[in-house]
Amino acid sequence: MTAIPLAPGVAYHPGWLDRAGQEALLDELREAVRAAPLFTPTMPRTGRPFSVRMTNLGQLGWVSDKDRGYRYQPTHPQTGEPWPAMPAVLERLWSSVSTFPAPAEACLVNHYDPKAKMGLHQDRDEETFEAPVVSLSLGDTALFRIGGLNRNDPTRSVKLESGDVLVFGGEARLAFHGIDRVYPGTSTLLPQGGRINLTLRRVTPA
Ligand code: MD3
Ligand code: FE
Repeated sequence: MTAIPLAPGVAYHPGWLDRAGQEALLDELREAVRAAPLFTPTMPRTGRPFSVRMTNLGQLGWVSDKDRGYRYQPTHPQTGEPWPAMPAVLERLWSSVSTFPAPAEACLVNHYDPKAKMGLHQDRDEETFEAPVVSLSLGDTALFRIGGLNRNDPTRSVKLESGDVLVFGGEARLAFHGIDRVYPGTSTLLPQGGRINLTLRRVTPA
C-alpha cells in the first residue's frame, strides 16, 4: 500500500484496516482484555495516574508505577499472568509496513475515554531504537501531535481516524509526540465511544 510521508521518518497509511477488519480485531481485543484487564499506569515518583488505561499483547508489555517506573515486563502487573498472544493481523501489519528483520515483541493497547489525552513525550524505554514503532488507531478520531528531538521543537498536528496506521522510524523514532484530544461521536466502531490505539514495538535487539 502507498505510504504518505508526513515528516522525515514518518509514514502514514490512512485506512490501512477496513471496517470489517477493525470489527474482527476489536473482537480479539475484547477477549484479550478479559484475560488481561485494562489498568491505570501511574507516573514514576509522583504516582500521578495516567488518563489513558492500558494493557498489552505479545511477549513483553509496557507498564509504569510509582515505585518501579516505566519498564517492559512479560506479565500483567495485576494478574501476574503472561500477556495474551499477538493477534495475527498485527503480525501482518508489522511485516507489511516495516522492514525490520524480526517480529514485534510488544503491542501496547491504549484506551482513551472522551476526556483522556497523552502529553508530549518520547518513547525511549526500549533497548533498541533500530526498529520502528507502528501505531494503529481504532474508534473516535484523535488529534495527534509530533515534534522533533527536543521538547521545544516546532510540532505538527494530524487527525488520526479509525483504521489509520503511522510508522515512526529513522529520525522520527525518538521524536516528541502526544495526543491532544479525542473527538467524541466521530466513529461508530466502539459502542461506548472513545478511542483505542495499538502500538507495535520491538524491545530487544534483533
Ligand atoms: C512517534 N501513543 O503509546 S500513537 C504511546 O495514540 C503513544 O496512544 C499515542 O504515544 C496514542 O507511547 C500516539 C503514535 C506514536 C506512537 C509511538 C511513537 C507516535 C510515535 C514513538 C516514536 C515516535
Ligand atoms: Fe509514545
